[in-house]
Amino acid sequence: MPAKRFTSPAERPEGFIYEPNFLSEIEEGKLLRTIETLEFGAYDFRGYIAKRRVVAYGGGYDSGTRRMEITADVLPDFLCSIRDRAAAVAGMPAEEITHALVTEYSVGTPIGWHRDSPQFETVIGISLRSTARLRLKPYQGEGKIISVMLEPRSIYVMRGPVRWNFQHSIPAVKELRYSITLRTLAKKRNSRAA
Ligand SMILES: O=C(O)CCC(=O)C(=O)O
Repeated sequence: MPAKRFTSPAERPEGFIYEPNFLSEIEEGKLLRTIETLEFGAYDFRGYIAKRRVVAYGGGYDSGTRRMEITADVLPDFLCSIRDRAAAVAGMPAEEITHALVTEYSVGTPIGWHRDSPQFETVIGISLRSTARLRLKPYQGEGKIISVMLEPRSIYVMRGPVRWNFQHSIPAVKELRYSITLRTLAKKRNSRAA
């Protein structure tokens, strides 16, 4: 079923929060200056090297063990105040956010349909530098595609039904984009695992 260009906020799945202007332009500029100095690496998922490049804190996908390996490293300073404010938007204690992923999407880079690893619970995304179209559709069965415009400096939160019952993707971006994904760990081994 073709996606309407963008879906009205009322049609968004339960558990999805979107707020534009989470960051000011000054904050975005400062973050970008730091992000541009990071050593991005390839995202290797089961031998498939994605076009997007990433830097992970608190663990990442290990192509050797084919698992999301969680580590105890702390989030870097430049992400701490963002994490605290993101937690306030999501209505949760900041300490629960122990994982961060900074992703670089060069022009023409997509992220395919997926649901995040069941080792994680709440998923928060902050968009930097350019707009992207986030698409959501049911994880199982048929259902229409819901499209949300992710503006630079915006934040989205996925928890509850949208987190577990939907998958998401972003079509190839038209301009360089960065995102910061913050995640909490699932409290117990999740039977909703794919
Ligand atoms: O860039 C984004 O906002 C989405 C990132 C994402 O879905 C992921 O890393 O699993």
